[in-house]
Amino acid sequence: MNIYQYILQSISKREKLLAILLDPDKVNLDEVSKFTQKINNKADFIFVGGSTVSNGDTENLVEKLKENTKLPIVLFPGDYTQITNKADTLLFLSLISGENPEYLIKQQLKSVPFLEKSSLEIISTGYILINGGVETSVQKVSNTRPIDQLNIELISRTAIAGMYMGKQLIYLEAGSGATEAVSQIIIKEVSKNISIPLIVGGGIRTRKQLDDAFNAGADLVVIGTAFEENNQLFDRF
Ligand code: 1GP
Repeated sequence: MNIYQYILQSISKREKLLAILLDPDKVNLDEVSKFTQKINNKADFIFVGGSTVSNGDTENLVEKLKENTKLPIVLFPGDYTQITNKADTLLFLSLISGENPEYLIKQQLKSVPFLEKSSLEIISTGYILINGGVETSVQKVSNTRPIDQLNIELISRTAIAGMYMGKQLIYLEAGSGATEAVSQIIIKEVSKNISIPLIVGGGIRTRKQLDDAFNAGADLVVIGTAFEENNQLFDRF
């Protein structure tokens, strides 16, 4: 079964999913075996990606992860150079909340010669950047403006437009290190209006925030910074 089918199946069984996001720029390869033990029984996927990653670092991290975990490795790349065949799946992102052609279509074009020859599962993902209370790296790097959390109408329309464009997933992103995670009202509204899986990430640090996102309608939640800062996070969860 591929990852997308697994997500759909989990939704039909009313099971919620958790992904841990690892940024190849920040992970110490010598610590991988230690912290994967913490993730193995808690998360469903490991996402790998970052806004700015040096060449080769993603592949090295994915290789190391593969030696230490059976969890599926999903690429969540900040740009096309982070794509590697060593992973299982690629979130083929298009930043549909922004008006920067580089992240709407140009990065995607650059990835095609590689993807034509790769065996990665590709999941078309509408990526929507929402104001997380601070200027996040994704905002800086993509040079796009996040949508205000109060503009629920625009967020919802953007998600619906993404679905109509044929995206297989919608990803509501408050940005890594956000001080304000995507609100429950937004998650509720978007999940009510789309019939494709919904991912939520950015600024989620506690069990309560995780449950709130799930209860509001997120199918899959992504946690990065909170785990990076404290590998024992799940001991308390
Ligand atoms: C994934 O960017 C997020 O969508 C991760 O955000 O690092 O704040 O958990 P955090």
